[in-house]
Amino acid sequence: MGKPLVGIVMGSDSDLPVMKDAADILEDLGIAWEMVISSAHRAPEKTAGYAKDAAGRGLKAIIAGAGGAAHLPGVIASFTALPVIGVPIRSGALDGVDALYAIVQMPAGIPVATVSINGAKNAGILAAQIIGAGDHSVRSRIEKYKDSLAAGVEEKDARLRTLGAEKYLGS
Ligand code: RP5
Repeated sequence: MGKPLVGIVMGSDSDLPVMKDAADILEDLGIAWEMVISSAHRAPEKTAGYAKDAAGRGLKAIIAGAGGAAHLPGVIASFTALPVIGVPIRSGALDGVDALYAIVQMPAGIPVATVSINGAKNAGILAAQIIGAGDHSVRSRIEKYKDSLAAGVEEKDARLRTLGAEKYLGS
């Protein structure tokens, strides 16, 4: 699919089942991506190097997912001028709220666009929308995707009207 435009970074392989959703939707939208495991705490130098090199290698956005004390997206954002989208991963005792707060509460000057807990699919769509702002063909693929969402709602609505609630739920 050509040179990756989106970097998908995660703190551990245990984040992969969630972060794969970002890759899948980017694939559907025809945008090339790369995946990396790095860690703000366990591999800080690797993380810094990846973030510093990302723009020069042609990436347009970075999606970073981490759980717990989730500093990965913020640390990446501190080393690059690319837009960074953070995915709080549900893990451990606090069910992802720890990661959500860690990612969303960035200090002024270093933004991270934070999606919902385990919201890697939306992170992929948002990365595509960032690229689509300057690329008509990507933007039109996103418009088609949104049309398909609206069509899905229409289909369900028509089915509900035809069947009624009882039969809809039983079908
Ligand atoms: C974070 O700690 C990772 O992003 C992961 O969500 C969490 C647990 O990591 P593992 O102990 O599974 O490697 O840094």
